Amino acid sequence: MEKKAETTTCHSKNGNFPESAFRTLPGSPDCKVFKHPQGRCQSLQDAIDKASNIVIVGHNNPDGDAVGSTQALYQYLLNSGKDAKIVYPNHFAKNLAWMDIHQIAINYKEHPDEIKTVMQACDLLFVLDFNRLSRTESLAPLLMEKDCTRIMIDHHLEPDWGSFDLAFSDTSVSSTCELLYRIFYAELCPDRIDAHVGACLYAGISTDTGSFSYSCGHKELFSTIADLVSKGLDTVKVHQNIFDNFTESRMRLLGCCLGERLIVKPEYNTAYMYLSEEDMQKYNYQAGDTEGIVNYGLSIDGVYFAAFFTQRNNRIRMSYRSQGDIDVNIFAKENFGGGGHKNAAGGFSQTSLEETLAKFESALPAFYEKTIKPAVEKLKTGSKLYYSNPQED
Ligand SMILES: [Mn+2]
Repeated sequence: MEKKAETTTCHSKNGNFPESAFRTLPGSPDCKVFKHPQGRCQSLQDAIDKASNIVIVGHNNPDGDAVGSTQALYQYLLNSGKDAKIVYPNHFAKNLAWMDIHQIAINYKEHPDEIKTVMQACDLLFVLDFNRLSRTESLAPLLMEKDCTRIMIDHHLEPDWGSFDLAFSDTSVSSTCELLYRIFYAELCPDRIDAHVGACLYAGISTDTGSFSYSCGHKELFSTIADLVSKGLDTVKVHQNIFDNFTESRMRLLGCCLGERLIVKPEYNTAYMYLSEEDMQKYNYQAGDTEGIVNYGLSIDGVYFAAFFTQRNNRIRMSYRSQGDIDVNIFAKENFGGGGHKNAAGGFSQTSLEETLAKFESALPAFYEKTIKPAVEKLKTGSKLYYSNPQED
């Protein structure tokens, strides 16, 4: 995902920060909280109190967790008597629009001048569900050159600590939304979480866990949801809003993927799908239509590594999903300069679709021997028990 080194004008470059720059979040030992030694805020509450023009940013192609976390934080700030703006690099999918009840979100692709004005006034920037400014692509230069307080809240690997005054990073949680909930409790005022904040948080949690099929084995997550339900969250409504609200074009693209663009490589426990620029045009692609399609590969028996390639604007976007110890973050990084999480990562390729797929296939045998094969053996010989010992939990 990150192709070039980042430089910033107003923050020191990422380096080795002293241990004293880090602490943990109360109640969340896996959450690292970083306070820049030369940073300009004392605490999260202090930064919010002092800010006059808050901007909340989500990553490129904002997904359920990006939209959910930015909208939840926005509603929280409103409930605290603060205003803010929400900015995305480009448009989010139609089935996430219900979260934007105040119609506050603007995207850089369609409103660059408005966002330049918003950024000029900004004195506190929130970066949610990504940890490097480059993840906002076209918007990144504007964020990098802006001299203001920057706060990151995210769950992806390898944050660019040096770009932020304050950063909350927990790679063990399901989603940025789950982390944001913990931060509300540990650092802010949880009584300002209302039904809409709850719905947005739940949207991020349910999409980032594939409707509770991965990254969701910890009991704290269910206590979180129980608490949100007690604050008015309607889980059935949120699920319907997200998953029963897809465009017709998405269903036709999915049909094309499964029927004509699925390649299964049983000898490598791998399956991949792709959509060419022509496929996207033929089925009238709209923003968000391909979100989550990569997961269908993993639903095939014997497949533990799934990839999905989409070609748009002469660029290939790739998504990887895996099970167990198959580290697709490393695969994406080593082969395509991408990254993400151990079991979910992405990347980009500037070459043709044919060349990208050929490169992917040529990288498979080595990745199989080194990573897939031992991981699959471990998964197959591992316990099939679907319960864990409560004493050990
Ligand atoms: Mn996320």
